[in-house]
Amino acid sequence: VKNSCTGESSFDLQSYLQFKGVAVNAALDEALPMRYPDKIHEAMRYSLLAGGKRVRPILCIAASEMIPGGTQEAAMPSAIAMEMIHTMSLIHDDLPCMDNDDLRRGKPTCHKAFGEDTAVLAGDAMLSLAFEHIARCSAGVPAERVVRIVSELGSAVGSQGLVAGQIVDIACEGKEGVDLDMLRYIHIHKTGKLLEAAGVCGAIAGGASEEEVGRVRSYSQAVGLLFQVVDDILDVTKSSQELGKTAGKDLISDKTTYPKLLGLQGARDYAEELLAEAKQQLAAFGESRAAPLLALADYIAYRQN
Ligand code: GRG
Repeated sequence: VKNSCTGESSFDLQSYLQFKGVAVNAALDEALPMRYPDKIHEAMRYSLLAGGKRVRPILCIAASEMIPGGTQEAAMPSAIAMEMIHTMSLIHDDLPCMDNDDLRRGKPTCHKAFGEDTAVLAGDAMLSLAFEHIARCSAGVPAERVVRIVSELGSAVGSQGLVAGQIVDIACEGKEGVDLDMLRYIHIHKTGKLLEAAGVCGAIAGGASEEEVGRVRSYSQAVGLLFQVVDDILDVTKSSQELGKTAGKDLISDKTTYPKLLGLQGARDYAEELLAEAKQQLAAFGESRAAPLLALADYIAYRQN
């Protein structure tokens, strides 16, 4: 995959993301058809099919395909479930009792469009559907793998996963003295756990060995933290461009971020470290098999928004 003259990777990630994105969107559409009662299904479809980068399902499929014998077909039910859970967490995160946001993915949030009562129920129904979908649609995957996937995903979502990250985040809001360990805890749980589950469940569906699952887990953990560190860096650099100043909004707001705790250069160095760690975990799979996940890590590290 590397050009022997320039050393550059020839893997075309943009085409890959587009191609996989089309398959994921089609599967999401099929997994959640319109039916009675109209209002709840309209609200669920409104949020689930509203766009988004589909990073989690694509990570899940790419991890499966990296394993010899692993396929997109085996990973698709899990991939779809990752996006359902991601979407329901966004619906609930946007609610007035949480972040109280009016816009998501460029459209009115679910509660703005359908009311708060329907938005809560749409999130609940989508969480439930995610697990049902894995159990009902993974016909080609051995049952013991399916059980492991359900267990992995359950722990990634619950009080040791996303919910843990969210509640600690709420507790830290506007507080002084949030340190690096606490910031890491929030991100590892709130953002990292679902990305980790996406990679790990893809690998399990693909028939990975314990050692391979471990490597994919470490890769996904590093990429999950990287995602958030880069987000914080972009918040600073984007807002300083917008303001024409050297200090962006996150260096002056109350929110604790990596650039605030480490300095902008320190945060950039940390991002480089995480990227190197992620890539190192993939070395054992060989460059050709690992090409999509290597490119995905670079994309997360070097994205501009
Ligand atoms: C999971 C049961 C359950 C409840 C929800 C609200 C909550 C608990 C958790 C919050 C989770 C949250 C909002 C995490 C932030 C995740 C994140 C980094 C979102 C942005 O992801 P992108 O950039 O978004 O992949 P798109 O729109 O591209 O999908």
